[in-house]
Amino acid sequence: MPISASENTVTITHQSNSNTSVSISLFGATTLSWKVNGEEKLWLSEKAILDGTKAVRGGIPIVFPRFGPPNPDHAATKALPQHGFARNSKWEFLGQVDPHSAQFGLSPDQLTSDFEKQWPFQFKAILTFTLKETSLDLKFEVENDDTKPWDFTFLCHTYFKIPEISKVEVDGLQKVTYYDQLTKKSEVRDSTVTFDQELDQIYYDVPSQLRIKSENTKLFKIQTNSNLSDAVVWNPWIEKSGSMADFAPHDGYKNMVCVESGHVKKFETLLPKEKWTASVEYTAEN
Ligand code: TA6
Repeated sequence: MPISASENTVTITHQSNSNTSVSISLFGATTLSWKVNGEEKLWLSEKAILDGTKAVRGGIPIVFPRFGPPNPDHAATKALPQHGFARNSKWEFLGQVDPHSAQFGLSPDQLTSDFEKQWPFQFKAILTFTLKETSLDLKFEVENDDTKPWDFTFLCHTYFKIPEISKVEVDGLQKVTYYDQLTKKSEVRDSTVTFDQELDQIYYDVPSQLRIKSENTKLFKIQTNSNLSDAVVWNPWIEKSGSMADFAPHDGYKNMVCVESGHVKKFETLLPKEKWTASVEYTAEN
């Protein structure tokens, strides 16, 4: 059965390999698990809250209509919680597109009254997940269903499962300007991104292809469409992971890295009836 749906989770199993699958929670349309030939490719906290009362710590949370903490400089989203409401709302399973694709929808009537008050705009969002033999493809489509323009930022907050953070590098961000959220400085690097402490960096206008490697072994390829022109790289390291109640085990930071494809440099404005599409394909290369 390529697609099975339980009360809150939809699982797509590859027809050619029953050990290749993806499981998506209706809460946030969050990907909880992506297995390739039986091997889990995403990191999920052992204390992740999966009942919809808090954004899932791990997997692929969806960030919309704003990335980052509330910012008084952006009036339309300043009342929203960090990273917006998409990852904190219950999406609707819209059904399967083909044996390996499933769609999920979100619109204002599915939001809590608080979220509706905090962001009072009409929209329709559809997420399509497509499972391939060694890849997982996400397509996000959003339409302005309102009579007035609104603007947003978007990001896939993907937690990749990796063998050992101190041996991992993110390749493709050399020569790309980034804002370091810890030092509050803009920088450019010549080298790949490596990890020996907490790292939280936002890269702008990135190449369409990035790679996560470990000791020169390719682990993941990340291929994006032109709308996902930015990327956030994050590892909480020891102290920060210890400060998050839903981050477990506390040394789990050693086995995860967030490489988050997004559109976060500037808010994108949609006029009434305008649509915007973002897509990212993750390929497991090892
Ligand atoms: O991944 C980038 C980031 O904005 C970090 O600054 C960190 O806050 C992380 O997201 C996790 O945010 P969350 O709201 O899920 O705890």
